[in-house]
Amino acid sequence: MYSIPAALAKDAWHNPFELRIKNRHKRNPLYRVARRGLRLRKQSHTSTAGLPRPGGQGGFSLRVLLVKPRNTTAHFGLAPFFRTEPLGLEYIASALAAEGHQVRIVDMCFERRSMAHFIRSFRPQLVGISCLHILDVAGTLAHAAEIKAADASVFVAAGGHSIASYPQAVEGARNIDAICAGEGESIMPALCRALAARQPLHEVPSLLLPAGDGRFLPTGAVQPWLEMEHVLPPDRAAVERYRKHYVCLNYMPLWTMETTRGCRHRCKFCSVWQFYRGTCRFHAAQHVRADFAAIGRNVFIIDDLFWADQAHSEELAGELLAHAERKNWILVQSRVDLVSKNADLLRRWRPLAKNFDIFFGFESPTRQGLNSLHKGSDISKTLDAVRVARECGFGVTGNFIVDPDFTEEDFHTLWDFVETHRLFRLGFTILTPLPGTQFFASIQDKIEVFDWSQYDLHHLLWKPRLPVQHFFELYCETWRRTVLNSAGRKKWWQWLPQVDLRHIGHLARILARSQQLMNPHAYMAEYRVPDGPEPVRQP
Ligand code: B12
Ligand code: SF4
Repeated sequence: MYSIPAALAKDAWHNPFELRIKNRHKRNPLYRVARRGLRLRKQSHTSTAGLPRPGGQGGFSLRVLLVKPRNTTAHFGLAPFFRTEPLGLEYIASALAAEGHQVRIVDMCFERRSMAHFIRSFRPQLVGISCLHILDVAGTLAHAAEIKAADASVFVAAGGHSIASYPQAVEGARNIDAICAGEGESIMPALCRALAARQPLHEVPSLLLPAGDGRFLPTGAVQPWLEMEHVLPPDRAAVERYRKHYVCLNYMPLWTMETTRGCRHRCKFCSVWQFYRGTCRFHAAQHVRADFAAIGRNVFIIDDLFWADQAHSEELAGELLAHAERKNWILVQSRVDLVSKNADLLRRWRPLAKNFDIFFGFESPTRQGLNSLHKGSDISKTLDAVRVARECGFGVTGNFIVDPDFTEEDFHTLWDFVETHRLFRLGFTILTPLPGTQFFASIQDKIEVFDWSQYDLHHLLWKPRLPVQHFFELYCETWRRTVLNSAGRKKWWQWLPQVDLRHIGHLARILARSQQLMNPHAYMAEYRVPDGPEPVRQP
């Protein structure tokens, strides 16, 4: 059994207001309900505005700091040109504010001030760190240590896709008090109630708590998935001061939004369906419309499966079209099999933005390749989708997966495919087993690198079939066939009409930086698979 951490037991409530909370919680009706083991009901809503008094209405308002960790892996690849807002934290901020908590979000990717500064100035009782990518583990651990060094009584919770999928990544961490495995809009308010009410944390569903031996063990019960119509719109204001930094290649400033959560497909390399356990849920159309109206002109809709449900998409398009504003740019991510059969739906969406791009996971140019990745689609659908998207006036972008097992012939097949179908706005990633996936578990014995900073899909985690240097030469040659090659089919000046004059410097940096993707030496310098003889494998 897990009880309140020592840090919270005595000195946590170190100012007089908080001492009042400590005693007041017993008069709080929610506390009594909790004691009877009944399900807690929602506290009456109060705005965070004008809430200077810790304790707030109802006596259990906490100060909660939500942190997007700094990116420690941005030195390689195009990461600096894809910087988006911490949308998950904005949803959590709305849910917490609705329960009367005082919430602040800091995006440490763009903060000059230290974590200690925020701990001293805001004096949070609870800090929630978002560990979305496994790449964020180092930043998460570093911030947790900084928080505890500044004030050991602060409760540190870490949540988000990666850490929830693979809590083992932080095994042994002494500065994390709980891992939240699920949707923060329900888990964080429940954690706040428990902390304020000094309720034993093992009664809070979907937490993992330190077992004392370095492991984090689940509390047992699991929070059910949220009903999306009850999810409040994200708190955009909480990150507005960082807005100018948010960017997607040449589109800036950028807003992200969500209309759908989860995916029903089962691609081998993907962690989304495993996190959401194969579910796919939709935000209420009127909420999406309000959010769409509230955000700016460049929008990345981060849904993993846009147009997942035809009826819902029709309804949503109707809602958005009824709103006058059109965006400058929209990017969505979808599947070829959905797009190939939904030309009418695509035509309905197209007027919503001046420029509208679709990002596809093409994954492989061959049927065998798609099958081995459990893509559940086929090449004819890839070609149909490209045709339909182009005919409907969408920009086509996408990604292919390069398997470390590729032979030279596999690279040639890929090059021929992209050339034949004139697919040049592409990315290429190296097949990477994401921690927490069945694929990762099944291939553990083969993986030789467990340094999470190498899990950006641009590093080799075991020796490839081809000699390493040659593999990277061919991988780089693959990148050279894209529009990012400034010596290739699209010259740098041909980008200019697409870019706001103020952003030319930024574009120049993208092009300069992306040339690294075409340089085998850059990859070799990053290569960490331990030395040893090159594997001899039959082609
Ligand atoms: C947007 C996005 C990005 C953005 C960055 C987003 C950001 N703010 O940092 C960009 C485009 C830059 C990006 C880049 C990459 N991404 Co990405 N990305 C996503 C995507 C599509 C959506 C994330 C999102 O905003 N979801 C919406 C919000 C509402 O959900 P959420 O963040 O999960 O938050 C909820 C919960 O997780 C939880 N929660 C979150 N934080 C916290 C904190 C606490 C304390 C608590 C209690 C709860 C909690 O509550 C939230 C609300 O319900 C996901 C797919 C997915 N569905 O997760 C992939 C995903 C996270 N990305 C992935 C990958 C692989 C990458 C890249 C490596 C790909 C590449 N090579 O280009 C790079 C790495 C970037 C880098 N160097 O750090 C993988 C992650 C794999 C992994 N385990 O590491 C995912 C899962 C995609 C996939 N198909 O597998 N990505
Ligand atoms: S369709 Fe996309 S989101 Fe869904 S499982 Fe496949 S890769 Fe993941």
